[in-house]
Amino acid sequence: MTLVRPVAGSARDEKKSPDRLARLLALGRPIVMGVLNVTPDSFSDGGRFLDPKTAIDQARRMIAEGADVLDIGAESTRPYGGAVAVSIAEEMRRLAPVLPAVVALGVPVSIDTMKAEVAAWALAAGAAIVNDVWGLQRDSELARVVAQHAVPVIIMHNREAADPSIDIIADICAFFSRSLDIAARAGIARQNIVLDPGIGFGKTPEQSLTAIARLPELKSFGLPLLVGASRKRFIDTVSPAPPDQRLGGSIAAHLLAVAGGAAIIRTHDVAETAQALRVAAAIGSAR
Ligand code: HH2
Repeated sequence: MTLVRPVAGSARDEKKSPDRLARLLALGRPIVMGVLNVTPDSFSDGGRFLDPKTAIDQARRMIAEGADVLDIGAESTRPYGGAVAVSIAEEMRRLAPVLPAVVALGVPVSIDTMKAEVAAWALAAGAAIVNDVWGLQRDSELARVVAQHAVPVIIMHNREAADPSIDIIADICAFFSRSLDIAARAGIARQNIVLDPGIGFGKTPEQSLTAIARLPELKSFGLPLLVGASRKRFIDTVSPAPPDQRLGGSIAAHLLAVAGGAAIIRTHDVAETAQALRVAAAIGSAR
């Protein structure tokens, strides 16, 4: 397995390489992105990794379990409401003792932030990917930062509130078109863009199911797709369980997402997800 792992000294060039994302995706199997929440209030693991040492240990564990990329967030995106705004200073204070140490572990690090200033700081500290849960539509400076650093960006669909009356796929497509316009105007290379339907964000549970079921329709953009169904609430509506007991539902959703065209899976449970993806792939190629 040839993983793109920037080494000390070449990290800067590696970050600027326009084919960085392509090389990661060219592994020929789904990419596993492990979630690291350095927050007190994330919906499924808030407070567990706020202590820097615990966070770095968790990063190490996820890499050993097969994570290809780590996604570090220091502000809960609160997919289910009740957002507590976190200042730029606080977000960076949480990241400072963790992000550079995780970068040093060698796998590409994605910064999960909607703030341009935090993204710029994280990229300077060695992050290689920007993950924006508002698809470049919240902070108008973010697209400029991404373009300047020539790094991949994850454009995720989001809405202020769910509307059960809309065709969610049409809404996602319209949102992506707006984000892609913003990206193009900022000078972000198309090969550096990943699209994500944003499971659980501004969607009813049924619309989250639909977003996975109709994922193949999003392939029309010709860009890699990321799906993050891990522990999300739609699972609970199908099979009631608290967030830390939604692994079965998360894996089911992720296997179907890959079958529908997802190239990257964002998960809290790396070992189990990587195993499920490997077995599914082996069955898929068995004769
Ligand atoms: N989901 C969450 C956060 N960031 N980014 C992308 N691209 N896609 C997702 O589905 C996604 C995301 C929510 O999960 P988590 O990070 O565990 O929760 P919180 O935002 O409460 O920290």
